[in-house]
Amino acid sequence: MQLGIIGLARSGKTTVFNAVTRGSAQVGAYSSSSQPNVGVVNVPDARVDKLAEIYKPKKTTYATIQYVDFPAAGESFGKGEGPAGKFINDLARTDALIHVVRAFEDDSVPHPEVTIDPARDIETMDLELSFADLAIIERRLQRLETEMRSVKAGERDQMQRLKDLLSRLKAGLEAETPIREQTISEEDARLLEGTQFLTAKPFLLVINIGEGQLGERGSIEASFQEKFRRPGRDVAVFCGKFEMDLNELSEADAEEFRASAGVTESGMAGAIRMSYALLGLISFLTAGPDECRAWTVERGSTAPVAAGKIHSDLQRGFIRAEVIRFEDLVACGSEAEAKKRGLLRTEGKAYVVQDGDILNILFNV
Ligand SMILES: Nc1nc2c(ncn2[C@@H]2O[C@H](COP(=O)(O)OP(=O)(O)OP(=O)(O)O)[C@@H](O)[C@H]2O)c(=O)[nH]1
Ligand SMILES: [Mg+2]
Repeated sequence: MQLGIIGLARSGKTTVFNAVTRGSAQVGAYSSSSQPNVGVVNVPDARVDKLAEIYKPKKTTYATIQYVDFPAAGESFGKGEGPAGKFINDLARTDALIHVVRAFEDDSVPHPEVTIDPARDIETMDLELSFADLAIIERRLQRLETEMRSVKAGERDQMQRLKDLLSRLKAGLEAETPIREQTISEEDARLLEGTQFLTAKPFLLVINIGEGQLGERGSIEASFQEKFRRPGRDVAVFCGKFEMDLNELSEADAEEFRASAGVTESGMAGAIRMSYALLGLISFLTAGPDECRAWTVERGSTAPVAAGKIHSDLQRGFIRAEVIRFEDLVACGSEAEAKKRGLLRTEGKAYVVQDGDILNILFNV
């Protein structure tokens, strides 16, 4: 799973990227030749920590997601040219997008539109992404037009359907409705298979506030969420620079630093969890003396699919899964005790795995 970080020039994309990935990519002007920065992040999960406390395993492993930090979206973004446009194919391949919006004031960092106005920048980016999708639709429609002239009548129906669908999506986009908010039937969705619309992707707005605004983070977040939260689009507020600086400190010093700025929880951890949820992902857990680990599956996955994340043999030879809820294990203190109290269930192939299930897969290959 890959999340693409986009935004206007100098909005703090690389700073945010460094904050979430604990990376040290170069902050400041992005040279036009540079490639996107790629980093893998552990999804913070207190459940894994708790399991590690109980089992004292040799190894502790968190679920991960990948972040890609793209160069600034310039004037030409969405038109397939210029420094950002050339990344449009990479952008299309991401599973979700994070738009870093500048809210911090700093006279030494010029804003491309001069003034600091997050609402305007959100709108600008929404438009850019719509333009990119409209361009895809125009091209498909033109191609269809030509193809339809030369096909037999029987094949024309399907093409006409696609043409109607694309025209409807186009009209929606022109009325400023992103594709993720347009209703597409399952049948229609199949016609679009392989087409990666940018406004169809789950979307996270990260409002990058200044260090001085940290005390009001909660209220700023509430007001942005009220205005900009939509189906498939969430809003997180945090200070990229502050979080990036925190990474340089020990856990204890970071705690103190956070407290002195009036911040209780790492805004970044929240944002990572949010982007994970936005992707429709949940975590199931495995626990034992060798390893305690969180695994990623799409919400709604069955036990064999989950087993397949661990190893393909476990999916192929799946017999059944033993399931304990994380909370039950913690309440009981051990697996044996959970079993004694009847909190270990046996589930078959049709079982839909839930977030926080601790699984033990029984298999035979
Ligand atoms: N004061 C302050 N400065 C910030 C903050 N976030 C980023 N900056 C500064 O803004 C400048 C640009 O930050 P980058 O993270 O490089 O921004 P970017 O969006 O990756 O920039 P491009 O890739 O060039 O478009 C740097 O000098 C950062 O130190 C913040 O929260 N507060
Ligand atoms: Mg950058």
